[in-house]
Amino acid sequence: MFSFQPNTRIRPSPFFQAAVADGLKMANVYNRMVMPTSYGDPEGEYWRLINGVSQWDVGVERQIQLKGPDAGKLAQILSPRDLTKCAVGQGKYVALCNHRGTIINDPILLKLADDLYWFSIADSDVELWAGAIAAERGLNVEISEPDVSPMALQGPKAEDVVAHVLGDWVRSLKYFWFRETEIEGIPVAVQRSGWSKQGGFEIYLRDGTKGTQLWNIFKEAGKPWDIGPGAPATPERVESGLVSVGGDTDDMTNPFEVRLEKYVDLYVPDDVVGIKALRCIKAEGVKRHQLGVILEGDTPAPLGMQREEIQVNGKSVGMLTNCVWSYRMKANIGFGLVQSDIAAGTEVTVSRAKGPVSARLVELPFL
Ligand code: THG
Repeated sequence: MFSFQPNTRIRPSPFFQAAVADGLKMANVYNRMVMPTSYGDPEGEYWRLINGVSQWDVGVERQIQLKGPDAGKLAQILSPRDLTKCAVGQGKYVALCNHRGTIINDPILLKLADDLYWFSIADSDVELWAGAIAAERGLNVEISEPDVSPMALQGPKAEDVVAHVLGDWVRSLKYFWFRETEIEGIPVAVQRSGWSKQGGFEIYLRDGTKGTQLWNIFKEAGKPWDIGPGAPATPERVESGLVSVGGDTDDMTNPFEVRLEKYVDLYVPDDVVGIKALRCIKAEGVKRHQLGVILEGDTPAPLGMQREEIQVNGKSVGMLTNCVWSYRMKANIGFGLVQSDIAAGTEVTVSRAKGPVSARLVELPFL
């Protein structure tokens, strides 16, 4: 039995009660909200994501809404990615950077109308950031957090479940595109997205009083496909090479270092926050890069609270930013953020709490 003392600082999502009813056993804090992480069977939850369909309370992916005549202008000022071709109904993955070119968040941007955008954010206070920049630039735009909470259906059978609830049109939704609709009168936006590489959808609930109802609609509809509750699965996202900003990045990490270069357009206008720094970083040469690390050993040995040093010939060359047991590779794997001159194929040593462990650097993704 999991219990949580609600308070005004750490908010549960509208799906929290349903998650608890479904046997939630572990949770974390993300965006100052409760993020469910496990229902007591991490390996079973992993294989359900790989082979079936998993239902996630990801209400911690808060939405920051930009509304008004300058909404599009502000979205572009905050995003070092060309948004001029972003259509209404389309989403884009963006690496928000500060003025030094350091990544501070990596949201999905949803364009709902020419004057209405949502940043679906990772774990940092984008509302404060967006509000400050809008005011400093004198923009005519209102920034708020709307009543919107994502729930994810992930896995190879997610499409069948979502099509069963909403109709076959969802099968032709392109990656990150979305449509606004209703499910039994509940207002939602439905997007092909989610923090796994197993395919799936996110249902953005637009009425926080209907969380349990929406959760149970999908729980019922998914029974023929053996749906079950789950959460963003660290083994899967590491195998798949998805970056966790704040976990795999530090206060110096730029997008080039963590394989996000394809989401940066250096030609965007000079008023885009961080773009001048990003051009300099690129011109001077990127000093670190992110590689996969495969550690020796045949028992799970996750990373604790600290990142661990990666060494070559006794010299530090970077850090291990996560480590998890891969059920498919049958090894402990993680991401290394290492000097650019240390290439894939290099044999390294990871300085771990219980002593040094041999490891090999490889290109990402692992799978
Ligand atoms: N869904 C929604 N909001 C979110 C997340 C999400 N906000 C926080 C967090 N996740 C943002 N981070 C990511 C990171 C990676 C991806 C999505 C959100 C992702 N990346 C693919 C990749 O890297 O291969 C594809 C990117 C692309 O091709 O454009 O999917 O999950 N609502």
